[in-house]
Amino acid sequence: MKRIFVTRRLPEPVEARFARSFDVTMNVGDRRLSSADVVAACDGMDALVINTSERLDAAAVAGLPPSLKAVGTYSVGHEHLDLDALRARGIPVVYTPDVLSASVADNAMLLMLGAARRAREGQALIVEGRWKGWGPRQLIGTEVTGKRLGIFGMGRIGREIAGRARAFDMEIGYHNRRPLEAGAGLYFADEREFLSRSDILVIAAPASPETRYWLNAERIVRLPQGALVVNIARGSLVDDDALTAAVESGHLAGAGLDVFDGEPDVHPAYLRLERIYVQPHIGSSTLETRLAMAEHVISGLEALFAGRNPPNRLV
Ligand code: 8YV
Repeated sequence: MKRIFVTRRLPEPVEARFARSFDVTMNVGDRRLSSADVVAACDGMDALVINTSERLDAAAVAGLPPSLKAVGTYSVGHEHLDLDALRARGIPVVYTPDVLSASVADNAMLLMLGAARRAREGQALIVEGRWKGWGPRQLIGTEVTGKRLGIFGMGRIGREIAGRARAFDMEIGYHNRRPLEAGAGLYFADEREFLSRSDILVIAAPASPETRYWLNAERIVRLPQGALVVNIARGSLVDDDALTAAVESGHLAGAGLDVFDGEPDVHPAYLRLERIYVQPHIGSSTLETRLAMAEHVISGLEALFAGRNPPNRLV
């Protein structure tokens, strides 16, 4: 059996699944590993299974032992890996596209509805024992039905979100580098036009140097008064100061966020702004998806070890 090091504890059935195919060494205590820790743990391993909570930059890739023949990232995002350095070292990488799109899209709807219907405030009212009973002025929210949804980054996950939003009779618009096939939604090449018609903006684009702090004050001001912002991608796409200021000023009615810049630290305003519905990066956290992600990584690594080219190969 090939030897693999897995950087994080996975749900029990997922760990059991890995153990059926590989000789697994776990990060037993599940403590946060530095790049140097990851490199050291790869000693004598045939493959590394990494998560987005650990980084492999060029220096770390240079330090990987000669035994290491492949990397599988238990994620669709890959900004934590220096792919060029891995390519240069001839270490192939597999990842987990598609299998988590439905779960992440479900979570996008949760965040959208949570922000629109002020779920954080309602939850707090009850669990803190402050609810005085029904009233017609209580927690007036925003309707999502019939609204104009703007998807920034219409990829696999964006399409799943659009499918769900259609059931809410939402008008789907998107901004991408290129238009997709007819029927995907209204394509906006012009970013300003896209923003000005997005009653609800969903950020679903990958993190990259180009998308860093994409949602800044200049772009937020283009959104209609009372708009909602949802981020299921990466925290680095949002300028937290600008977003929280826009919620405080009332320009935005609220936001729903699953991801944060500098996780697990969050901007202090997210601790107090009740119109911002937050979740701790749980987009793909369902057992079904976690198992499917494992199958993707396992089949990818097995194919690489057998000298084949798996469809989920990144590098
Ligand atoms: C994962 C994610 O749960 O796959 C991704 O890119 O952001 C998450 O859905 C997590 O990153 C696992 O490594």
